Amino acid sequence: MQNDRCAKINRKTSETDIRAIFEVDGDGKSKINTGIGFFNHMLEGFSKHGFFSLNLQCDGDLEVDCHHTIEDCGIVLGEAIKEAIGDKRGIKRFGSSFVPMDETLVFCAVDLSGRPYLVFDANFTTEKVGDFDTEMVKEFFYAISYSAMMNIHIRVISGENNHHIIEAMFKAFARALDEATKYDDRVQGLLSTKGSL
Ligand SMILES: [Mn+2]
Repeated sequence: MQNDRCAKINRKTSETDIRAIFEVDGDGKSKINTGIGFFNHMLEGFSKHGFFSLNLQCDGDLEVDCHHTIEDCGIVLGEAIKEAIGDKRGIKRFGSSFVPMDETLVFCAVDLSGRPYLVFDANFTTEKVGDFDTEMVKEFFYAISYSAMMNIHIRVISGENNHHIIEAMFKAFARALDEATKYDDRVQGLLSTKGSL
């Protein structure tokens, strides 16, 4: 068993400057500043409902638009997840969750398979929630899937309000990831017939 499942990632490009500290076995507390209010709210919800600890500070080129900031935060969070989870010995590997939010119901399933793949089934009826472009939700989860090398399925079962739909996605992803990263006493080494994840 790995004692300290924590990662610190710094990533600087001409578009964004990101500093993140992520802890799998955290307490749900977060300190987030991306410059995008709604995105902060989503990452705080992710941290809270996955019982992770997340400190994420991003200075991005928001004078262009929110694209680089959201995508690059996804890349960094994915790298942090991958590094913090480490060798994956003794963990459940799969996780899934349904999260309701009033009229909205979202399903998310994840597999820490070592192979990136995103299936994203959602339609938005507004272009923005606050300063957050709704088309960036898919980009964010796509970035996580390839930088964490994990399989993510997100499906909106029902929903009307775009704020509810996106928030339920972040919470469903958090709960699924929390389950997948949990230790199970019955798992000896890696949970794979192939012997590698
Ligand atoms: Mn909200």
